[in-house]
Order: sequence, then structure tokens, then C-alpha cells
Amino acid sequence: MLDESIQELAAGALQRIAMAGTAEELEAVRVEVLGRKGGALAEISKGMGKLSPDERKRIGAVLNQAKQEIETALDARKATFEAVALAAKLDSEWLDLTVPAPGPRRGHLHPITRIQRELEDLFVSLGFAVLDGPEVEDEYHNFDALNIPADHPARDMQDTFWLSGGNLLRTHTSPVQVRGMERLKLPLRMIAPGRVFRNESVDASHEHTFYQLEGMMIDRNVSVAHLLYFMKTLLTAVFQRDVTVRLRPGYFPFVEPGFELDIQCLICGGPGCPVCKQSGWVELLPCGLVNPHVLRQSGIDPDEFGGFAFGLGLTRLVMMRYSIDDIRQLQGGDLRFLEQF
Ligand code: FA5
Repeated sequence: MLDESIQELAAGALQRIAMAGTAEELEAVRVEVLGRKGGALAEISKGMGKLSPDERKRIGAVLNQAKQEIETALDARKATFEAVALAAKLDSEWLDLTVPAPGPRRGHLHPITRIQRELEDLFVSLGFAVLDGPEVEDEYHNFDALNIPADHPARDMQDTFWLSGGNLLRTHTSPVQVRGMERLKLPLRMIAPGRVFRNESVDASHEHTFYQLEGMMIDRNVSVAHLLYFMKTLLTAVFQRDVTVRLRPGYFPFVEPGFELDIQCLICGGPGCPVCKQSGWVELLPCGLVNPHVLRQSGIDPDEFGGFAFGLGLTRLVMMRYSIDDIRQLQGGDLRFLEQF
């Protein structure tokens, strides 16, 4: 009678062990059946004191065997769970040491720098030198030598950040023309890309700090035809497709005749938007033949030499090239914007 219920209990326990899906379920079986306090087998052995010595010996043997079988089954099942857990852990922690390391995250050139370098390469290939000039300029190079004396109304065309001591933040890259004429031998071909500053209110197409690329060529018999050839070469290289441009007279004291070369707005395609101030055109490339006064001021004989000069709005060119509809994004420092290029 008693050995039957022991065997039944053992059979039930073995079945539960076989069915257990987790280590916790196994532990529950162990506590219920083998637990010293309140475990089913412990309860049975408590009642054995009432049995005769022979019976006690026989039932004791049955009890021990059942206990051993259950323990063996528990251990085996536990080992299976541990092996599965270990295999999963090894799988998840596996490292392929032959995979190359990802390396540091690399940045890239700012779109303005990229276009600037493209243009530098182009002009170097056409025989132009690339010059640099100071951002803190003196009045002579920024204005006087360019035929803009102190009382000239053209000074108001460019709102200036004046510094103490009479210096200023250059309002355009044209002072580098003057420095080029002072430094280089004739005939000369030079470009000067750089940052310029104007004390003006900012909107979708105007920054207080922006980039220009100055160009100048001085030689014998330079004409408007040369100027147009280089302007066309420049625009074809940047846009790699036909763009619509218009040439109109423009006034700058340092060129005569002077022109404004505008590009049809590539943001709106013509009908008008905030970038082109609803006009459909963007001022991009003012240019002209160098005014004889400017040549003379730098010690060049205008009867022998002539030249052309241009002052490309580099930041605006970048806006047109990449369809950027607000100039402020270019120097806003927002990586989400810059990562697109
Ligand atoms: C000049 O600065 C002359 N020095 C250009 C020049 C050089 C003419 C040589 C003739 C010969 P302007 O002020 O128009 O010109 O500026 C030149 C270009 O810079 C403009 O066509 C425009 O594309 C760009 N630009 C002017 N102001 C801003 C601004 N606030 N923000 C962004 N781009 C500007």
C-alpha cells in the first residue's frame, strides 16, 4: 500500500521532471517532492516509525530508490538546461576576430570648401595663381585702392564692420586684387577665395559672414570676350549642365564697364521665392574690365595693360548648386544638415 503510493509519487515526479520547461519548474518539483520540510517523501518517511522493523526496512529501500531516481532525473534535466543556456550564451557572445574594425567615424568637407577647392583646381588648370589675403583689412586695400575714396557714395553699398584703429573686416575679396597687383609680376592671373563680412540684416539669401571668390586677369589686349569665356567656363564646371544666365550693366567703381551676371534661380526655377526675392534671378557674379584708375593706383600702365575682374558670390553659388533654400543653414553648424552633402 505504502510502496504503491511511493511509486505513484515517484512516477508523477519523473513525468513532471521530463515535462519541465525551465530550471524554475525543476526546482519547484525538487522542493515539493524531496524538500526536507514538507516534501512529499519526507512526509512519508515521517510515518515509518509506526511500521514493523521488517516493513520499515523494505519501505525504506523503496523510498531510497525512488529518491535516487528522482534526484538522477533532476540532475540530468538540470544539466540539459545548463547546456542549452551555455550554448545560447556562447552563441550571443561570439566574436569574429577576422572582421575588420569599423574605424573612427569620418567627417567630410563642408560644401563651401568643396566647391571652393573645385574652383581652385579649375583656375589653377587655366594658369591662375591662388592668393590669400587678410580678413582684417585696412581702408586703403578694401576701399581707396579700388577707387572708392572716403567721401564716395559707393562705400555705403557695403555696410562695414569697423574695428578700432581704422581697420575693418573686409567687405569683399576685391582687396586681394590690389595685393595681387602689388605682389605678382605682369601679366597676371589670380583668384582669391575667402570669407567676407558685412554689417547687414540676415535673411534667406543674405549672411553677415559669407564667401566670395575673386578673380583677376591682367594682360595686353584683354577684352570682355575673355571675361565672358572664363565666366562661362566657371559656371559650366560648377553646374555640369546648361544654366540660364543674364548679363546686365552693373556699377562698381573698380571696373569699367561693369556687369552683373545673374543666374536664373535654381531653387524655384524662375517664378520667384524668398532666395531670389521673388525676382526669379540671383545675383552671382559681378564683374567687369578693370578701371584704369585702379591699374594706375597699383603702378600699372593702363595704356599697355588691361584686365578683367570678377567677384563670385561663392556662398550663393553653393546654394544654387545644392538647392539650399536658406543661406543661414550653411553656417548654422547643424550636423543633420551638413551630413546630407
Ligand atoms: C562685390 O563685393 C564686388 N567686390 C564684386 C566685384 C569684384 C565686382 C570684381 C566687379 C569686379 P557685391 O557686393 O555685389 O560685389 O557682392 C558680390 C556677390 O557676393 C553678390 O553677387 C552675391 O552673390 C554675394 N553677396 C553679396 N552680399 C551677400 C550677402 N550678404 N550674403 C551672401 N552673399 C552675398
